[in-house]
Amino acid sequence: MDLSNLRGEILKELNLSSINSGIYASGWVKKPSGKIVQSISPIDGKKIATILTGSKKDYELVIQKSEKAFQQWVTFTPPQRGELIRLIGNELRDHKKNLGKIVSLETGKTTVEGEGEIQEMIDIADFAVGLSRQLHGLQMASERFEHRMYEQYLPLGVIGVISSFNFPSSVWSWNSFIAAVVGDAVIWKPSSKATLTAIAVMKIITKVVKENNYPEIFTLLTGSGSEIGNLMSADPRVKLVSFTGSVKSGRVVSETVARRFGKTILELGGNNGSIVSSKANLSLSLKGVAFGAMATAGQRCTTTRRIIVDEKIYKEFVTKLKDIYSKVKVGNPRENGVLVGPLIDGEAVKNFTSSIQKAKREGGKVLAGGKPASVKGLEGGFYVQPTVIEMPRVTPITCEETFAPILYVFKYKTLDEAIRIHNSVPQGLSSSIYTTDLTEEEKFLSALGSDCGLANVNTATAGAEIGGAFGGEKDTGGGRESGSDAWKSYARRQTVTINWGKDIPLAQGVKFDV
Ligand code: UN1
Repeated sequence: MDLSNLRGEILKELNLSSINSGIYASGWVKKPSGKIVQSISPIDGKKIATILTGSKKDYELVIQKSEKAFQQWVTFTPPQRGELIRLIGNELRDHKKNLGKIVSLETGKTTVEGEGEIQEMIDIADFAVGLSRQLHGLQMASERFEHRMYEQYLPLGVIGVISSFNFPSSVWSWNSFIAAVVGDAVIWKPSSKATLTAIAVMKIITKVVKENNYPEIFTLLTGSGSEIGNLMSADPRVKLVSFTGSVKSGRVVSETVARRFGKTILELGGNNGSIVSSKANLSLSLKGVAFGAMATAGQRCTTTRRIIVDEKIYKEFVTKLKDIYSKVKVGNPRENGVLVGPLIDGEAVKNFTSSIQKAKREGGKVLAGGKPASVKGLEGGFYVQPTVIEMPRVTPITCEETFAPILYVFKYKTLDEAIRIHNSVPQGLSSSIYTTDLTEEEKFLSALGSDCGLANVNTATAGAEIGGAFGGEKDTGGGRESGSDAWKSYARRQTVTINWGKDIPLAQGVKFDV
């Protein structure tokens, strides 16, 4: 596979140049005032294109354009807003293949995972279109005669979405398409490691907005996380900041936004565990664990990072898992048959190596992988061997999220012990149990079971559908986005009381006769 051809092909297909503006505010800003950055493909470590990013000056422009668009956008009814998202969803369908390619080239995802990313955007677009006709509030019975009481959900205004490199466009769409039908205008600050994908997506989306004469509610603001992220977090004009990223950065965002009583949706680290019971369907659970731990080269928030295996099947399970790991193909993610592509950059490879060293110092025994990998012809890429490490107990490194394909294995005797190990980490995003035993499954799903935002039975911690609310507990930050009623986070709730009578009776029987 000739990557230089692919580079040229993608830039052409997606209307990108070798130098691109990273600021969109009712039009592409010609000379953004921030740093010049390079989009690098982790597949071979070579440049794809150059991006001119923004700084404080561009931030002001983006906010002003965004506020203006919001004022116009609220004059549209929710189903009219849904119509824009329907058109965008259609356009994304047409561009699924080429957008999938840029995701793959810029983040190192396999071809199917790159396209899966775009499919996730199409899915959430469909969801948002339906939702645009279902935004609802409750009506409550009033204690007062000839009174009506109900609640309504109104748009927040301008909101900010700070997305991460690993899902460089779909997580933005989870937030943005839902927020758009609710009535908000959205500023997108993408990860500095995946800016070209964001630019490509914005080119497609803003074309639909423009051609159909909608207000420019989607803006793009590339730039450094510390500068742009901090400006957004501290700015009362940004009513909500939805942040996906590390626990460390999430804490700063959360504290800064809270000081001004703004709203946040935090989707921070995951350290997801799967319990494998002796009552599990073995081949199903092996496939589930392999996908959960190795897909996207272990760089999903939902990646399976720990498995807790019943001692009765431990030996057999681990032997079979090692066999799968020895056969899995690491390499060019654009090639058929390759399941594990590169990590995002050299720093990620360093973190991979240092976590393995720490795990060894803490008593871990490497059962598979353990080293960086070299792929012929792609020596500049950032490859590692998918790794399995047997741990004697929960140790400090197993409580950390390393964004790499490292799987820690623990042994258990009783389900209570397994759940204890499972819940012993600070993060609480996703979880799963592999079992065919109803009692075990129900215990895992009970208040004494998994403490995570997502709980799965006989399927992997990774690979959630958009229809459910996505997010986690504890250090994961407590936010919910995507499906179910997560849309309510993008709105302000207003409780309305209407007196349609001729008298003014007071609540709680209070008299105030004047
Ligand atoms: C993330 O890693 O931030 O559930 C999102 C999954 C994907 C989304 C992951 N649908 O694995």
